[in-house]
Amino acid sequence: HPLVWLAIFSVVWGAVIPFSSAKHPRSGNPPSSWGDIQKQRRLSRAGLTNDGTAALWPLPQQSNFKSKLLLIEDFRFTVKGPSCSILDAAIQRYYGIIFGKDWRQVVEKSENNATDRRIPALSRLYVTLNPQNPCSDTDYPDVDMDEHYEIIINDPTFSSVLVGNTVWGAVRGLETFSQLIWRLDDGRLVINQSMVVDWPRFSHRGLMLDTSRHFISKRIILQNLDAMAMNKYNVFHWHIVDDQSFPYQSRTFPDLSTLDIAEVIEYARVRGIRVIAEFDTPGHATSWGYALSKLLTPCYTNGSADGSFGPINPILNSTYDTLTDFFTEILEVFPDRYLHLGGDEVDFTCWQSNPAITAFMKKKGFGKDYAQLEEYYVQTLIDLLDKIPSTPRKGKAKADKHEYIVWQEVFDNNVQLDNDTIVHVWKDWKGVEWQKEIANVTKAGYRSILSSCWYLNYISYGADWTAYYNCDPQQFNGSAAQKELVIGGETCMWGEYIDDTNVLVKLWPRASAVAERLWSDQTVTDTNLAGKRLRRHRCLMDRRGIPAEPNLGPDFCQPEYS
Ligand code: CP6
Repeated sequence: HPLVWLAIFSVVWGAVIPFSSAKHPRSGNPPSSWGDIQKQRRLSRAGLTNDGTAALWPLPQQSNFKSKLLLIEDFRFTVKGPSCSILDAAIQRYYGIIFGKDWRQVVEKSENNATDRRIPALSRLYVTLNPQNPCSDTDYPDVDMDEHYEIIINDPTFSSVLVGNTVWGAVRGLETFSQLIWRLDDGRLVINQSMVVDWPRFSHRGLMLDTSRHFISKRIILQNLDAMAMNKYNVFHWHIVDDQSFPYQSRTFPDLSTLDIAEVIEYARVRGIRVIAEFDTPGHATSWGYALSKLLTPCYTNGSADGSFGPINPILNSTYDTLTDFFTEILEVFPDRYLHLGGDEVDFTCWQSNPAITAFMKKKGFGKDYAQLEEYYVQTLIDLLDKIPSTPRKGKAKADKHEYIVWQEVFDNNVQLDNDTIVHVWKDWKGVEWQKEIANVTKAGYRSILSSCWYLNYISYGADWTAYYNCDPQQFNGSAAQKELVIGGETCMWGEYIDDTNVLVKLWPRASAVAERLWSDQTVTDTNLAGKRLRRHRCLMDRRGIPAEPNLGPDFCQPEYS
């Protein structure tokens, strides 16, 4: 059984790292001194082969390479034990990723080739799931998913395996396996004998994309999901609507966009990526008012309504009826257990100008404290959402109850939140340092995700990735229990200055720095070593069709990665 092999080889592996004399065209000289061997070990542990031919990103928890190579030849993945469509489809995807779009031809042709036998071939990789966690075609990734996997690439090759603790682990492992493969100067694909044991440090590794300020086409959203899978991100936070536009079209009207959304969710699902929708209210909601004329607060100037509108009107019953209808549909369309409720940057000036709101404030005893009115709105929204039953569905994504993520202002304004609510920390300037905020949030017992250091919409001259890389969400003053409550973070790409022409270029490889911070061990902080891997990873993304920018300064991609 593969798990038994794994156990045996893990033990043997720890003891020796033999360096083969098998020469290949781009290898350096074989190690001649103990110093050389130590250097190679360091590089190996840093996720680089001794000559930098393969580089893993994000860095696995444990990895080791020998310089001994295997040819990828007459190659097949073979699933041992139960499979499902998610795993089968992932394997087909990775044939394409490894061998290019003509992979069928490549795989078939290689069978008839009489090849140079000086390098042994890896012709099978057994893929196995932990028998205790079989997968089903309808599984959804969720907040508790187990992404642990292990890879052994060995000679004799029958002992080469990829073991996923769940199908999501297997999907992550397939990505790592694809990154282990590189090309000799004569064009042949090779892999170092190697071992990887890997799992994520944080369970919530998100990327937020704002599709409201500019139109982003489905093609780019899907391509971005591919880039996310290459970086082991597992949450697509879709800031789908905002003041400027409402590109979610209700399915009570027959149209295409709901189908498009279903396609995005499915594309993400099979890559182990959750889609969490954000419908931001009561602020940032101007676009809702174009169709729902009574939903927003009318603003007043000199005692009369001036025709402009503010946040959602929190004092009318009709507001909450509309929201009940709307969110009933949303909770059906988006299968993830979590929904992002927004709640950021509510501008109180319109509420202050409106006499009906003033009267309501008086009646409720809120005085002049508009944060209390916001609290009232969010509380009423959560109460109505809690009453909407979760849609039973085949997969496991929908638990009995839906849960919420909110921007930090909702916590700051003292809204009574369910224990399972996640508070999304995004502010960071003098007086509101994120470290203080996340300490307060976790002290109150809430789980938290961090975005403050990862606003990738900010641009500056030079290699800014190191600042993203050096930000650690658990580096704040707090107890071990508080740090446990930090479940990860999200890269944010706000939409004011991006559209199809530049969103991928601005995200990648800068978002890769965040991906490694959220996946790899806390002690992985050496930006020199990381830079070496990130250069190669950037080239790999380019080669796979992601327009990742040369964010690391002057360099070039090896021919096989160009
Ligand atoms: N839109 C919404 C935004 C921002 C936020 N919410 C934002 C704030 C500051 C910066 C960038 C974006 N554009 N709905 C804050 C969460 Cl620098």
